[in-house]
Amino acid sequence: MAAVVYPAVGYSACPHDCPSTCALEVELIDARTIGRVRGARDNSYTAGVLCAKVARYAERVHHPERLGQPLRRRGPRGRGRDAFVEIGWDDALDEIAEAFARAMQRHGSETLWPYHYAGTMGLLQRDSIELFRNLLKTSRQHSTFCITLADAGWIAGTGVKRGSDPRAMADSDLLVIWGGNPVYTQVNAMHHVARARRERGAKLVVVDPYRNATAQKADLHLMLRPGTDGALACAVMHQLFADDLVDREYLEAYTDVPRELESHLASRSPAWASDITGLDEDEIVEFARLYGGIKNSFLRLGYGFTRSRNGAANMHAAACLPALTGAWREPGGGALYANGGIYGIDQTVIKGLDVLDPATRVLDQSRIGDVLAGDPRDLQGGPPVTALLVQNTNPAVVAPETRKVLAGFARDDLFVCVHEQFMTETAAFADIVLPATMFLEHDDFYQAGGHTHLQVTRALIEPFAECRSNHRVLAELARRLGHSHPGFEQSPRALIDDALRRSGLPDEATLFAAHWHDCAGGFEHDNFLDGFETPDRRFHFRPDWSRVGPDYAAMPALPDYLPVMHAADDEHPFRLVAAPARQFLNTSFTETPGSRRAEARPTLLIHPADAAALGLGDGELARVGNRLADILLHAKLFDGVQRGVVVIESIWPNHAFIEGLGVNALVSAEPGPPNGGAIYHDTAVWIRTDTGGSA
Ligand SMILES: Nc1nc2c(c(=O)[nH]1)N[C@H]1C(S)=C(S)[C@@H](COP(=O)(O)OP(=O)(O)OC[C@H]3O[C@@H](n4cnc5c(=O)[nH]c(N)nc54)[C@H](O)[C@@H]3O)O[C@H]1N2
Ligand SMILES: Nc1nc2c(c(=O)[nH]1)N[C@H]1C(S)=C(S)[C@@H](COP(=O)(O)OP(=O)(O)OC[C@H]3O[C@@H](n4cnc5c(=O)[nH]c(N)nc54)[C@H](O)[C@@H]3O)O[C@H]1N2
Ligand code: SF4
Ligand SMILES: [Mo]
Repeated sequence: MAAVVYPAVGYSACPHDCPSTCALEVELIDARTIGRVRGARDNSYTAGVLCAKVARYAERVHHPERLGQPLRRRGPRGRGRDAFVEIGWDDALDEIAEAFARAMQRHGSETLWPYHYAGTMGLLQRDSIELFRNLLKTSRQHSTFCITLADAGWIAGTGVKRGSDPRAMADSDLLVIWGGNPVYTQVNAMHHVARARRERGAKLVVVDPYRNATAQKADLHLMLRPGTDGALACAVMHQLFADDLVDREYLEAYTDVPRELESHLASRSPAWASDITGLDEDEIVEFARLYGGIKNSFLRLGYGFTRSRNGAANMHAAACLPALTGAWREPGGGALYANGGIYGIDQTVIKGLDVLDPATRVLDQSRIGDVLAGDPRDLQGGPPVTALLVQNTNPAVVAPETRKVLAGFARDDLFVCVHEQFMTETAAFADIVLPATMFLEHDDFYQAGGHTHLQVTRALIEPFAECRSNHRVLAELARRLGHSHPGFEQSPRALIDDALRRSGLPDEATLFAAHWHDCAGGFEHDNFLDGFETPDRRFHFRPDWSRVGPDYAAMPALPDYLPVMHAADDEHPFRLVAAPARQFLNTSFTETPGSRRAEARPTLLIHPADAAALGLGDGELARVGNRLADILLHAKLFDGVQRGVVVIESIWPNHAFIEGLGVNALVSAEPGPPNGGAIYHDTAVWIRTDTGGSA
């Protein structure tokens, strides 16, 4: 850093859990201070665009409440910063190592559960916790917050997690955004959509239960009931066959059982789907004819519509569409869900795959409440969890069944260490809190789910106060516990370099100088014209679900609507969608003033007719509940939903709600088949006015 003349511009990549993984240009005011952050103009995907929350990242790096020193709790669990005193790093690490060693001596090494998710998506700083687990033979983690249901449904059909190049959206005449809200959650995608509309007059269709900011821009918005996408997809396919808008040559050459599919779909008519989805038959037919009539259609499949008990089945059904019309054959056509499968990074050393013991148990991260409650099914015959090391995640807010999670964290016999940037609600439960660097303060490398670029970054400013990186903390704890491994003995830069070389990619210095490396496979490959990655190289309408997850018997043989959601009933007449908010990223940015101001307060979006029936006025308090919990927040009348559907954009901290309990208190921790996965949008609730009126 010494050679830099300030002010300067540094190159980096956004580390947050977002498909865009924007290439960034960061104004460096001095060795410790940043100014504006901009999207890199020369990156063909980022194209100079980035979201507002990261543009004002200076608010987050230089936040007055950022953690800078290790802290030891001296007051009760779950309170704020005042319940902690500052301590030195050596004391903090010694205490943690001693507590872990004590717990492991008493109960065995699986009593320690290193718990993480995707606060940073860096392949080193996020994933070196896996080396820590493998080296110490602790409990491992089934990471089910986000991608599990979606991956299952996509991979069942295509065999691999990749798809069409998102830059090709600009060459499409019909863009279908299905079950995601890119205006909020991956703003760059909208830049490529806008180009197609401006330059070619492309049409935009959005499939989503509410008129979100993306749907507001659509030519056609299919505002279906949550969890009914399988029915919509089947009816569209039925209509494509009925109108002979299918590419029979493509079907014969590239798919497994097209004729069986056709007869299976005979009973899945638009009228049938209309009853299930709440859409008009005409809308379904209109969409089918539009989709069947424009061959270079681009289907952008989001995560949101898979967060349901039938989410994997819904993803599989929607992913069948381009195989019917042969859209895969056309430049600008095809589909993308996510591209994690294109990079092939060898993480053997980073994750310690060479020391992995497959006999150690794997605990489901979304079921942390049940794990901490000691549910025997979750513990799988192993010891209770009596020690937690939390990095990169805020389970007290993001995990399902909040009440159970909070009760678990409050256990007296549980030792908790949280490594964080802020005093999150999870950190407030810790015995020891450690301060973490931000992405501009450490070295890392990133692959992107929503595009095709690999990016290598280096620290651009000095760490704030005494902050240390994830990798460093894990290495120091492992050493104190008597373990060593090459993945903890080398510097981050050396490990990144080694991983890149093992993967046949340019080295660290080359990639850092180039800013990014495009891993796109080319049109033929990206669009599977050289075959899908299933055993017979065909797209599977009839997947072998047993290859995808253990609960395969629950899956439909052919694409279908699987009626296994938590349906509305007399007691719970409303279906709740707990969608992401624009200015937050999960719970990250709930601490920044710009985001807080823009989001104002937790809000229940409810149809005016439903509100009237409840006697609930705009801006009044609504109590929303089910058998798990009830929460209190302000209502806002909104006609961009079907009756019986409500939306809470989040993830607001629990304490932002009037009674200190947030939206995930209402969400079940039941796993979706076939391979698990959290079901954030599969919730039935009752709603009452705060004065007691009820529906
Ligand atoms: N601003 C912002 N950006 C984010 C995030 C954030 O919290 N805020 N989160 C980040 C993360 S971790 C991820 S994984 C990505 C996710 O990004 P996306 O792939 O866009 O997925 P979601 O944002 O979860 O999708 C939300 C949309 O799904 C819709 N939805 C819910 N249920 C259904 C259904 O049954 N059918 C259909 N068709 N639609 C449904 C919701 O109404 C909502 O509009 O975004 C990332 N980016
Ligand atoms: N209701 C509802 N709930 C949801 C969802 C939803 O749509 N609706 N979406 C779900 C999804 S898709 C996801 S992915 C999960 C995400 O949930 P989480 O992965 O828990 O995401 P965040 O809440 O942003 O918490 C990440 C934390 O990591 C910290 N952090 C960031 N970088 C670093 C670092 O380098 N080191 C360390 N030690 N810490 C760091 C941040 O300060 C932040 O507190 O939430 C899920 N929960
Ligand atoms: S949060 Fe997403 S859109 Fe915003 S800068 Fe990061 S990668 Fe880009
Ligand atoms: Mo996610």
